[in-house]
Amino acid sequence: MMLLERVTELREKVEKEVITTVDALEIFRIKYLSKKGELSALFEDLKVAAKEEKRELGKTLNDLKQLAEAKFKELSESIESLSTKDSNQLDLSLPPVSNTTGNLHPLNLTRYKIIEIFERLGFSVADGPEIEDDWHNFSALNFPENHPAREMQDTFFVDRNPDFLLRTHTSNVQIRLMEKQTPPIRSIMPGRVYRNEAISARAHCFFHQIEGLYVDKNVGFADLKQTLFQFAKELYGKDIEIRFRPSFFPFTEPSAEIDITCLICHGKGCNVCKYSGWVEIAGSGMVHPNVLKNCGIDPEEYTGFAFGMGVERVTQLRYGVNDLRLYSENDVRFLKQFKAVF
Ligand code: 2NL
Repeated sequence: MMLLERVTELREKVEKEVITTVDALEIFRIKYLSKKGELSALFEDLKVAAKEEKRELGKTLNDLKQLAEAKFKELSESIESLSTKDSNQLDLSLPPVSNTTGNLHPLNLTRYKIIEIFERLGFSVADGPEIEDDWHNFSALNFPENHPAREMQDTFFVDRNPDFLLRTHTSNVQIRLMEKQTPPIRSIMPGRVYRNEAISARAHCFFHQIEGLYVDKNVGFADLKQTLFQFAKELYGKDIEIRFRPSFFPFTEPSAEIDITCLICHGKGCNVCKYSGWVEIAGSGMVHPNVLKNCGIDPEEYTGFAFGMGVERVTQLRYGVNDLRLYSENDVRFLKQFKAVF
């Protein structure tokens, strides 16, 4: 190959080299610029070239040498600046960047707290379907045929088969448990329930409930009262007072609503307790004999109590959350306030 061709070829090679590391740069230097490199070899050959070609060849070869040296200089500067920039960024004296960890949703904080208390009182946790049939949500619970809760606008019904609906309470789990198991039964049922309502600060199309059920021989109203009193003291503090108000549910007889001292004003009267000094925390009652019968349990042999409470309501009383929409908007400014709460 002619010397000129070899010079042109080497020039193309040098121009094409891509170098990003210190090691590659050193290889570049050895390969082209060192004494044993390709440029030196060409200069050696130039010595024996024909006289009339020497001038022209020498010029091209010198140009190439300058190009290779310029490239080497440029590359070593850019690689050096990269590595010094990196080492400048790594300032070991700076305080560490802390890891941000998430936290439980306030409704889950409340749910776990309630479960923990009832577990110590001997209750297990039971679960069941959110899409339920009419029997387990209404009929077995002694709801009369024409009860307003059975209306289309009160919950969501499955179009193809309106016998199926989104449960309006977690009582369906109690029914399923009583159908399957002979007493003693002592369980709580946390879960999501549904209502066909427009979303507002005071109502939502879904919310969360925890119901409880205790069925055995000789379970009486005194058991209901003491269990819920112990629970309320554990959850809201030892200093609260508790009172039972007569009420009505189709599935319990007698029925009672449970109030405790208002935690906002400590009984003095405020707008949270509507100046009564009391706030409602749960509904309860002795399981209606018809409900026991519907589940194949003999009401002459067994009795039981049941209760239900809204998790959003309990969370409102614990943390002062006064707008239900906050629970499902997923706004981190709201959610991260519960970080230190556990
Ligand atoms: C409330 C009231 C309550 C029940 C739920 C119940 C379940 C069965 C039998 C009898 Cl299977 N009772 N559950 C009883 C009384 C009240 O909930 O205010 N919930 C938010």
